[in-house]
Amino acid sequence: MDGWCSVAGHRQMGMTLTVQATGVIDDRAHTGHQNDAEAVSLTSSDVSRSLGAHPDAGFVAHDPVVPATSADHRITLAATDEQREVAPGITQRLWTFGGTAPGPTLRGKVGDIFEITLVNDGTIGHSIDFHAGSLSPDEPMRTIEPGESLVYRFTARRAGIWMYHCSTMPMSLHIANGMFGAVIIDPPDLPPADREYVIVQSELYLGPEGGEADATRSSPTIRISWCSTDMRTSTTTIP
Ligand SMILES: [Cu+2]
Repeated sequence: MDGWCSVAGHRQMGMTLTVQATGVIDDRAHTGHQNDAEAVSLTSSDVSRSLGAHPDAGFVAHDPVVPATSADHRITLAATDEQREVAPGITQRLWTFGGTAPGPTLRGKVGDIFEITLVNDGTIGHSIDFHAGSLSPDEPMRTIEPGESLVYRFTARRAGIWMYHCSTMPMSLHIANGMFGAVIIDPPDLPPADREYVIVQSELYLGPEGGEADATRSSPTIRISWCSTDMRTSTTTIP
């Protein structure tokens, strides 16, 4: 009989066991329940149905407008579990920073000090890792358990658009289940723009309806065709 940790992704990371009974009658009827606890992930036909449906009246799209640069970077981000309709008729239990996936876009400029308070309001351990800083993440960005909080400070020394994410193992699953966002660090000579938008790319690895991401799903190949009205076109393929 096989056993495994039923928290999403932990089985794939090796938390399995095998029970080998000795001295008993080999009666398979007594072990027939062993797969009952496995919920079935959503299928491609569930996704096809969703793609043809309209969002509910209450659907609110993410605002893509980049927030203005502020001088105060004392930010509290709560790690939470959220039931969210991720596509029409498809609900997943996401792990989030601040209640949304992606989490809020943060913005500052080179030299700014960010002070992030991570509060774990979720049900499993989480952490936060900022690529905009240059600290070794293992201790200052360590995993904290539900009910705990952690203050993390970094100085933004390099301009760019950086990812922040949960780095608790299995890290790829925590990111896939919603724990990611963008940090924008302006360079000193950034010219003004009439409008500023941010695009954060992500994927869904649909688990069971109402459940968490399925760690066994493979990453998609994405082809982005980009066409602008000044007649310049380009195509990028991301394996
Ligand atoms: Cu996490």
